[in-house]
Amino acid sequence: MSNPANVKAALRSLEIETPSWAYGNSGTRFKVFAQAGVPRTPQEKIADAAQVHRFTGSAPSVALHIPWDRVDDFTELAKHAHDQGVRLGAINSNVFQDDDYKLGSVTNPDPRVRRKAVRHLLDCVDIMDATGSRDLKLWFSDGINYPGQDDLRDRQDRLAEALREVYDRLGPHQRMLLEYKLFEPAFYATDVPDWGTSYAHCVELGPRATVCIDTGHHAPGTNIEFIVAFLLRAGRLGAFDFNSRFYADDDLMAGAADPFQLFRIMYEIVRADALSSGIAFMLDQCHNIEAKVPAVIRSVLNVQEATAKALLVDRDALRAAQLEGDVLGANAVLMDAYNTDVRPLLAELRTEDGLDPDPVGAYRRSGYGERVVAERVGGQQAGWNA
Ligand code: PSV
Ligand code: MN
Ligand code: MN
Repeated sequence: MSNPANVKAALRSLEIETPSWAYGNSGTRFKVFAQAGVPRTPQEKIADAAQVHRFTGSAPSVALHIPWDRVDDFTELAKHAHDQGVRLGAINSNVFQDDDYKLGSVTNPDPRVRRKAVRHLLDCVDIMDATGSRDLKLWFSDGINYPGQDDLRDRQDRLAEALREVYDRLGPHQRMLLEYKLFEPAFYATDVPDWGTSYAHCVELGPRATVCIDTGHHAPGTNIEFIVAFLLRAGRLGAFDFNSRFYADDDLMAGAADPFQLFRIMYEIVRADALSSGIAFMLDQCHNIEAKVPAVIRSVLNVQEATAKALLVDRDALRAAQLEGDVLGANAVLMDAYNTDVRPLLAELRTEDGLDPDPVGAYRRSGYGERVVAERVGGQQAGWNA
């Protein structure tokens, strides 16, 4: 698709969901550097997310994390989001921040703890009913630190049982997204360590259970675009948690460390015509030392740039080269698209849509950052930094 009008139309359909926790204070286990003006409430996080949408036009929804974003009335919160020009997106469950979960949540050997964890997941579905959210995102920190600490297979049985109960509670238009992560906080064996484990549980559950790929959750060198291609083919790719990693689960701005990888991932999406097929393109990031709202804007722009380049791949030429066995020619077609400077195209698109062509600059000039520093005193920590 190299016709610029088609590329622009496809880019207009790209929606990126931003995480409420990206706007709050976060840090590493060594130190949280508090920033002035950070949101004190879920409402204020949503107000910041609305700024990202205002300047990019591409971030119309914000994901919540429960209980970090617990409020008394979620219907009211959804209305607040709507009034700000955004909507509430995925509900992320948190069964990792309670003393009871030391030995696991849904895979804990103690049935009482397992029940408490499942109860929380069911509560999250109640919240989805109130907010109108489609997606329940599950990430489990469950695992063990030492060989023999618990029975690997029993833990899979407990996991399957918990997932089944939650899956059966979903409404007809709701989905479950099962996220995996190689390690951390469990260091020896994690109960959902990879896409294969997530995929197998999803298949067992039913069609509304799909895999969430967090780009930071793999071993170094993992070919993530292969996972994308495989899951797309199997109809089980539900969502991304985009972020960038140099070493492990760094949670830095998407596309920062490896924009080429982000391009290769987005090319597989484009190749499958799946840009607006219901896959949730979310960010899962923490901005520990940089200003938060402009960092989220920058991340949205990085995803847009990678997508624009992916849309510019001459798929007919690529296919022809592949079928001819023209190794260098095929690679050149892909690289030509990647090496295109798409910033003028995106600036043009924004201008056509009544946006400032430079979203980060426009945000800075808006004075919003200074205003909230003056208005908000005593910011909140987003929660445990993952
Ligand atoms: C875990 O590392 C994770 O990626 C999950 O998505 C959590 O919900 C999130 O980070 C918390 O920041
Ligand atoms: Mn994640
Ligand atoms: Mn993570």
